[in-house]
Amino acid sequence: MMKIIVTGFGRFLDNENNPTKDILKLLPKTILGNEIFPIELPVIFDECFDYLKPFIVDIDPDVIIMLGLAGGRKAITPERVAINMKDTTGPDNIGYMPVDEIIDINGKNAFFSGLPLREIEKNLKIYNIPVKISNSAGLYVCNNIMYKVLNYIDQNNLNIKAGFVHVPYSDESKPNVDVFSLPIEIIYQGVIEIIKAVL
Ligand code: PCA
Repeated sequence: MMKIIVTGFGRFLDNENNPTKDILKLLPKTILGNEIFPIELPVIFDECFDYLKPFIVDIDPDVIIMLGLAGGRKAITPERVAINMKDTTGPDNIGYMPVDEIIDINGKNAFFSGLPLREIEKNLKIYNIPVKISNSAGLYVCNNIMYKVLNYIDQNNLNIKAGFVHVPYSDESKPNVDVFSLPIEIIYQGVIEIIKAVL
């Protein structure tokens, strides 16, 4: 039996409703006998990992799947890579707006996702859920948490599969009718299939 941490975020910038927070509430306690631990993280560069770390230490998970909203994307997008850089034109939830800042001056330039991206793609396609592997998680808080988690796993030689997946707006969270969105049920089903692909 495996232990799987699934993280999500709440509101940030103009996004009052973050579908990843809704997903956390919908997740069952177990999937195929494996335990699921949903955790909402603060949308704060310097606090998101500090908040998550004690959970990683306590739970000792086999898998960490991090979720975030990428409004405007037209598919569920597993991220291929996290890079050692913070750069944004919009503030995090405490007003911090880094420009061209290294996340960890002693860290590697980048880390690849530890999730089985092609398996995830295959599983979602079976259910006709829009999916596309992404080659950039941006340089805002999502790339930041993905980098910090993979960096922590690398530095401590932990046997944890971890990676990040961006999701589009849900029908409820989109700012206007012109923007692409999926029903929350479909995003939820996508997340379940991602977890099954990892298992
Ligand atoms: N998406 C943002 C941060 C929180 C979220 O859900 C991002 O893509 O960085």
